[in-house]
Parts: sequence; C-alpha cells; structure tokens
Amino acid sequence: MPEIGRIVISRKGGGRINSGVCSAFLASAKTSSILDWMSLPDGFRYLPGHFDRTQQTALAGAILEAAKTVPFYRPRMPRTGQALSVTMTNFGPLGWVTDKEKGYRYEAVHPETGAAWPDPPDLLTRLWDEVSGYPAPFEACLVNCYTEASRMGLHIDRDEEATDAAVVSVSLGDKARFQLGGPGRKDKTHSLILSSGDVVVLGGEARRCYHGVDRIYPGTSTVVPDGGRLNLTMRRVTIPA
Ligand SMILES: O=C(O)CCC(=O)C(=O)O
Repeated sequence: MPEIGRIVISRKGGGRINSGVCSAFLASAKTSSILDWMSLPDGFRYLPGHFDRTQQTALAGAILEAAKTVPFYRPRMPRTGQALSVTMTNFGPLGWVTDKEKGYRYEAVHPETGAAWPDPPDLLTRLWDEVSGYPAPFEACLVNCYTEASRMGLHIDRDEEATDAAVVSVSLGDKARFQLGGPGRKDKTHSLILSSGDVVVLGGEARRCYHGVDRIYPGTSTVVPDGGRLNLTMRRVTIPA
C-alpha cells in the first residue's frame, strides 16, 4: 500500500490546522496527491490516531455487544433491492436504514428485530462534543461492517434535515481507502488511507461533497476480533428545537 508520510489535514472551515503524527495520503493517476491538500473542501478535518488502542478495543467491544440485540443486517438499495456490500447496525435514538420498499430513511428501531437502537458509547458522545461544533447531540450513529470485498460507492449524505451539522466518522480495524470528491459526482477525488482510531469530520462545504470507500486492506489490524473494518458515522438528523 502506498504511504507517503505522516500528516494531519484540516481545512479552515473545520477548525484549526492540526499537527502531529498520522497516516497517509496517496497519489495515483486518478486521484490527487498530498501536494493537492489545499484543494480539499473547507470543513474537512482528519484526526489520525484520535483513539488509542485501548479506546479502539472498547469501541469495537461495544459494537459487538450491541450487535447481540441489534444484529448487523444486510441493507438493500431502494427500488432495485440490490444488496449493499456492507452490513449495518446503529446506535442512538435514530438509525439509518434502507430497503427495497421504503428506501433510505431514519428509523427508531432495527428493521428486522424491531429492537430499539442502543445508546451510543460515551467515547462517541464525547467525540461529537469535541469535534462537531454543533449545539445539539447527534441522533444517529450508523455502524458499517466491511469485509475485504465491501465497498461504499461515492455518495453525499442527504437524508438528514440538519445539513448544517457535520458528519463525524470513526474508523476501526482494517485500513481503508477513503475517497473525498467535490459537490459534483465527476469532481476530482482525493484518496486517504484511514487506519484504526482515525477520525474524519465532514463539516461546512465538505458536508455536501461526494465521498466513499473503494478499497479495504485485509489483515492490517487486529482491533476487530474477527477481522474486517467497522466504521461509525455520527449524524444529527433533525433540526434542534
Ligand atoms: O466507511 C467510511 O469511512 C465512510 C462511510 C460513509 O460514507 C457513510 O456511512 O455514509
């Protein structure tokens, strides 16, 4: 896997420019290089290694514990019913779900068991308070489970009313190649290797940008007991009263 240094990236709408150690940007013919980071959208923040190994293990454990009552299920695309390559569950008062019949939406209960989504771990609540800059708590924390073959196509998160709130994302387990583009589907994409413990914040302009995951690097972490990658994305769904 190409790695060219350890850097921290933050664009001005997202807060201060960080310093410290982190993972890696990479370059390819189709994607931008580290030298292009100034063209990243405002409001993008990358906090590498935000969670240490102990915290990563605690988060992975909390997810596996939650999965006993709200098991990972296989979501389906609206209309076509095509299965996504990730499985999903949620924490919080609301959870993001999708199926053939009703499509993308937020629901208070698991689509198969009818169980309420569990409360999120305190580590996530604290992270939101620290980095989102939003005056109300997140309502949904989607947990995506990736195997080696899983991908997440380029998309913009559009199912929330509170589009002024950042989306805060935590990576656990195997490394993944995250892609961040612009507001147009065909805009140039930047690629960033996300490692276990890394946090990404999509606020400001970045909140309205295409993003996705086009590769998983299997066997690159032991944080998730059975291997693979878990990604948590925290979102405010409704506009606070
Ligand atoms: O897995 C990731 O890093 C990104 C997840 C994502 O884009 C989403 O859940 O909307």
